[in-house]
Amino acid sequence: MDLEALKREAAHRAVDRVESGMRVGLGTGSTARYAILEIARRVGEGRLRAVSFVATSLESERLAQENGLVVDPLDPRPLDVAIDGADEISPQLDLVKGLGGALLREKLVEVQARRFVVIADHTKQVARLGERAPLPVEIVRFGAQSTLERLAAFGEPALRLRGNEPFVTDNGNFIADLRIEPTAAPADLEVRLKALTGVVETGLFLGMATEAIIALPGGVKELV
Ligand code: ABF
Repeated sequence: MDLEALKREAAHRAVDRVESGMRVGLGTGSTARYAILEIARRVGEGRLRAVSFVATSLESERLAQENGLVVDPLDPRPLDVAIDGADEISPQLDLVKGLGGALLREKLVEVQARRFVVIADHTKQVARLGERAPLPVEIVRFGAQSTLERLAAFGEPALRLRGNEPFVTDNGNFIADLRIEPTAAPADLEVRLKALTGVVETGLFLGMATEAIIALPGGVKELV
C-alpha cells in the first residue's frame, strides 16, 4: 500500500467522527486534504447536514470552498472536532506540526476543539519529538535575523525559504525550522521558546490531540 493510500485511509476514518450539525476544524496538508475532500463528498451526498467549518489555512479554506463547503471565520465558540495531520506524533500524542507552514492557525483552531483527531501514515510516529523533523517556529519578520540568533541557543535554526525568498505564512510572518536534540520532555522547551522575543508560536502541540488515527500497511491503529 502506498503512503497516499494510507493517508487517505486515516483521513476517511477520521471523517466518521463528523456528524450532522457539528462545527468542524479543517486541517492543512496532504493528509488533511483527503479529509476535506471526503467531508465535502458526504455533504454533497446529503449524508452530512448543517455542518459548519473553520479552516486552519487559506489553502484549506480555498479547497473547502472549491468543493462546496462554506467556511466561517474563527469565533470563540468551541469546535466539536478538528481533523489535521502532523509531522511527528509521540507515544503521548504530543505533536510537531508546521512543516506545511500553517502552525499558528492550526493551533488557534485546534485549541478550541473538544476533539482533535490527528491523522497520519505510520512514518510520522516517533519515540521522541525532534527525531524526524525540524521544529517549525513562526517568528515576526522585523528583526528576524536577531530572533534566529536567539533561537540558536535551542538548536540549529534555519530561516525557511521558498525559492530564494523567505517563506511567508498566512499571517505575514516568517518560519524558522529549528533542528533540536530529540526530546521526551518537550513541555519545558515549549515554555522557553514561547518566552523568546520575536517568537509568535511554535510547532509543538502538547496535550492537544485527543486521538490519533495512524494508517500502516497492515491496517489502521487508533491511539487515545
Ligand atoms: C499540517 O500539514 C501540519 O501541521 C503538518 O506540518 C503538515 C503535515 O502534512 P502532510 O499530511 O502533508 O504530511 O497538518
